[in-house]
Amino acid sequence: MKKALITGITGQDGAYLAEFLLGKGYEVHGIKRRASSFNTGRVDHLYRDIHEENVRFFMHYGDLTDSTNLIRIIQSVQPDEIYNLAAQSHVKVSFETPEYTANSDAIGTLRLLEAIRILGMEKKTRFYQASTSEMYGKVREIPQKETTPFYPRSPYGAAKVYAYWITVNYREAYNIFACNGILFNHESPIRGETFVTRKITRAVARIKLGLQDKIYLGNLDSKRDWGFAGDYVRAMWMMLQQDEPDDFAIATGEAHSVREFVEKAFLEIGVEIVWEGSGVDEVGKDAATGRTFVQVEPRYFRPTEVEFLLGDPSKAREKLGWIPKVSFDQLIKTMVLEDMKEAQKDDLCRKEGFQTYNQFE
Ligand code: NDP
Ligand code: GDR
Repeated sequence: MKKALITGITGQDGAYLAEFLLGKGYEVHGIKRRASSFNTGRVDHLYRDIHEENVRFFMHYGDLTDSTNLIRIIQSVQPDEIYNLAAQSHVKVSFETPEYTANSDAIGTLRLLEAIRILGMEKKTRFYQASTSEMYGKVREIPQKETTPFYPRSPYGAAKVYAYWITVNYREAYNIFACNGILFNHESPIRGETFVTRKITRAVARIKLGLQDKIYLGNLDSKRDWGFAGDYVRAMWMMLQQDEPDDFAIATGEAHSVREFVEKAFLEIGVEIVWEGSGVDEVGKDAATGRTFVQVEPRYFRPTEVEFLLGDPSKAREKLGWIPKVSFDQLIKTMVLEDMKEAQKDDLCRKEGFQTYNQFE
């Protein structure tokens, strides 16, 4: 039975990947952070009591900023594959916590690669690095692919460029089977609530049920190549099953603006959004009632923005046989539908007199 170790298992991709690998018969180990409140909601359904038979899912406390702990976990698990998905992954937050972002996202990757080396596991353990289209940053070529030069536009993007290159370097220097998946934005109903897609679909559902009046957003005109997380974790695994390690861009090959995402998400609840004003004074109104549902809020703009990401996944299609299955429209529909269910729970609580909170930004 193959063993996989996933850092960032409590995140969106960690949860999808863990489920995928369990389905392939793997024994799956994940690293979770100690937190003062529960942080395992996305993987709780995979958890089995260790006293049961044939348990294949295990969690270990750890942190990418602590190499002693990473070495110890890798030594005891002896994984065939490590998927490094842990990161301070929010671009805007990285401007507020740049040093921590570099420590976890850049040096954290180095710590894992060094752990493989220190433990003499270069031949045994394959390594996947969660690289990102944010490394392309400022537009230099459209569409972006494996050979497109990087020009990061945030502390997050810069940290990920380091992680990308240290992964390439350890592959070349020590013959570690290490791959970079350069993944474009991918979303799902369990996407973090502060990323723009989930923020929108969640707000749409809550507005529909009267739990929220409007949504405040930043740059409506940035464009992203949005896919479905479930499709993208499959590509991670495919990369580590190749004969030779390599780097792959994973994308749908379609770009849409935040504005378009907003319009389509509101259409799911039968609301047509019309735009008025411009810049920070722009609002999106319900065409039928004139109510303002969307308002531009300057604090959601970034000091430097990535305006346009569009990926070319040809290499992944040709060499891995990877193709995305979920379309942009299907993705929005599913996310709104699932957020309607969440909103209905909150609505029920509200009706029963319990306080509900909406602190997501
Ligand atoms: P999430 O933010 O949902 O998950 C991040 C995970 O990393 C969480 O499990 C989080 O733990 C964990 N984590 C954060 N900091 C540390 C740390 N210092 N030590 C250990 N664990 C830590 O991200 P996604 O699942 O969306 O993304 C997965 C990876 O892929 C990330 O590296 C991200 O940068 C990258 N990526 C994501 C893309 C996307 O569109 N989703 C696109 C391209 C790359 P906790 O739950 O406790 O916060
Ligand atoms: P991104 O995703 O920065 O691309 O990083 P995010 O959803 O945060 O932003 C996408 C675009 O939407 C604009 N935007 C807003 N963004 C947020 N979060 N909140 C808002 O209110 C808002 N209004 C407009 C942003 O300016 C941006 O242009 C994600 C993360 O998952 C990274 O970890 C990953 O590496 C990249 O995708 C690929």
